[in-house]
Amino acid sequence: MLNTLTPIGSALRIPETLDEDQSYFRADKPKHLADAIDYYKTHGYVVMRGLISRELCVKVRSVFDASVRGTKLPMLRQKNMRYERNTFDANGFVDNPIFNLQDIGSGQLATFRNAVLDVLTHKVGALATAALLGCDKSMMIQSMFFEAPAGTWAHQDSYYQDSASGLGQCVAGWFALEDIDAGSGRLYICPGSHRVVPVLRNEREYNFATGHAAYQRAVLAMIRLYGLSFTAPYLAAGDVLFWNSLTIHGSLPASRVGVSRASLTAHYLRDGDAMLQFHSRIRGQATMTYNGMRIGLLHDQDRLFNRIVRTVAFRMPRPYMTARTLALRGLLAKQSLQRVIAGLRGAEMVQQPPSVTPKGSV
Ligand SMILES: O=C(O)CCC(=O)C(=O)O
Repeated sequence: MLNTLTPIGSALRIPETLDEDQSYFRADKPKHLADAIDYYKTHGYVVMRGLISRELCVKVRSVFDASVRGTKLPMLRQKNMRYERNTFDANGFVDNPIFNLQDIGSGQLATFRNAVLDVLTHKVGALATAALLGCDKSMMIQSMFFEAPAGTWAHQDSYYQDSASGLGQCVAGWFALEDIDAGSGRLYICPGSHRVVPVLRNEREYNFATGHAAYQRAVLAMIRLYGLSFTAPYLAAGDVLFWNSLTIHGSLPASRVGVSRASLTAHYLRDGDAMLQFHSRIRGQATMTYNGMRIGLLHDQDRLFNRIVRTVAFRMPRPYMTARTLALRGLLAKQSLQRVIAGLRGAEMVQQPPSVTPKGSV
């Protein structure tokens, strides 16, 4: 066990090996699926072991090494929503995680995109996400690639995106592409948080445009208030940790040098559902189909318009980010105003239909 501290300063023991952790559930044992669903409902997360073959994990990493590591192409990043080239930490690992790999397009990095989608739309995974969502078929709406430790702040995914048909009806998966070292910044979960903690809404003092830091502090305060515990499961290459969009989670900072955490994450809805973004708007998405699964696109680089946006955003990051922040503030202010008006009219806030953003807008 590796002894470390959680983001609220409590002690955390991280399993170094499979023997030191719970066995959880095997993806290749169909009868485990029903037990895995029960576990997920109770704890807000579940680990399915051996869901992806080691060969497929190796393939994604080797295609990454061959075509993405050295590319000069700017890509959208999870940390700051900017178009950036790869940057590297002191150990040589890419430390600006790539956002929405499905948008990479059919150009020079298509082999990487396809290898990633082979993992994220894998038929056993598709079965698992559909079962966790209680439907026949799931669709993927968002994805990311991580290599260096990220130290992602504690959050509920719902704050950023969730299901338009109801908060908590979105499931995410963290797909380990290598055996994840205990000191490489494991993903952690606060078990049961999806049932006990109220949704911290993306509005007022916690709105994404001006109150993101206050939101991050508020999540930690909630963890303390509700006395939540932490777990950071052992994940071998091919294991997948699924969690609910209301489950508080994040990732730890690195506590060892020279270790990476090559992984993919993806967020899924019921097929036919739509993405609710920032608790404010239904975000229209163009879609593609891969391995029989529908995949939502937001910044598809096969579209000329999106390539122009990428070039502008990369060459003029400040004006681009200012314009983006202003647009976001406008959107969130409009939604707040609508809620106030609805309140004055005595209507329930939750009955306000979120506005719909057309497909392909940025
Ligand atoms: O792995 C990480 O650092 C964070 C992943 C995460 O929070 C997410 O995909 O929602």
